[in-house]
Amino acid sequence: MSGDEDYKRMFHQALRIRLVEERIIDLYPSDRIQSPVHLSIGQEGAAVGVCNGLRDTDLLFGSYRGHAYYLAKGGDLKSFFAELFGRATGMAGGKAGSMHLAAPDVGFQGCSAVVASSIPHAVGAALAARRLGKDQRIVAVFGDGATEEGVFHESLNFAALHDLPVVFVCENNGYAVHAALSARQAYSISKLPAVYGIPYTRIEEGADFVAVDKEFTTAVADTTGPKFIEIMTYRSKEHVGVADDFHAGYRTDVEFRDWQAKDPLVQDTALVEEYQPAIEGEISEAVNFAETSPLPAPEDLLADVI
Ligand SMILES: Cc1ncc(C[n+]2csc(CCOP(=O)(O)OP(=O)(O)O)c2C)c(N)n1
Repeated sequence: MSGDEDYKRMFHQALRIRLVEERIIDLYPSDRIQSPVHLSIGQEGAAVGVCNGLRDTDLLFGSYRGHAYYLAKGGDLKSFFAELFGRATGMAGGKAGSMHLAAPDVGFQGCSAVVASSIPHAVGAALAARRLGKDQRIVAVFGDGATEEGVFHESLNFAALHDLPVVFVCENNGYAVHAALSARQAYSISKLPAVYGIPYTRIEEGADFVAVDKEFTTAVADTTGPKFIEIMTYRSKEHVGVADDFHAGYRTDVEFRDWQAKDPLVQDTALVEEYQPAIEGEISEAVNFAETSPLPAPEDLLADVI
């Protein structure tokens, strides 16, 4: 496949994620979405670039900011919207909501509201893969804030000690809720993997899905042992919810505009025009499926809950 075809295919995936989230923004005031949402707008390039080289049999664990990875890994769009609408046809019968998406049929193992929880889950799965002799790559996706949790360090140590096939993907969007990196961290994330002897790659242009794909693929080509990838990216919307929050005082919209200048989904208007109508049609179908799906039955309230 030519470079141009690769670009177009990944552009389509990234645009689909953005338009799905823009539809969520439109729908949100109507209160039909029964879930808090942590949007990935601005961060789609990382998800698309990382997932491009993964097989369905490779496993990925995400955070509560999981829409982009759910879709990039191949999760079903209809059961995604049904889940957000709290319907029985949702991927978890309407009980999981936006923060706990999963699509194990395509290796999207799950998400959690607990910061950093994707990390030990992935390490455990990597240990299982190693013991069962499976040819699998296991990916943990987490934010820069997750590196402040103790379990992050315990997991890196364990993965290095046992030489596990796990890829730590840190999406560094510069903020945890309203706190900038410089106010929270006395260390540089880039220096931490070396403490455990884990190879580190920094991907500077997180919006550039082609670059993310290329650099990620190169970094994980050697399948033995853990790897650490830091992707520099940007969250456009508020931490949780669908609004802009530049009035909140912890960042300015100047950096947002700087980010937009590098964002192919903003810059390549010709391709947006070409792809948008069909994607919007697919999204409308999925929303309609969700809206016409039944609510879960009261007697199923505790089913699958442990
Ligand atoms: C263990 C734990 N501590 C605190 C929180 C509250 N919390 C939710 S999101 C968040 C910020 C995390 O930021 P980061 O890891 O950088 O991810 P981002 O939201 O930027 O994607 C915090 C502190 C939580 N959910 N879990």
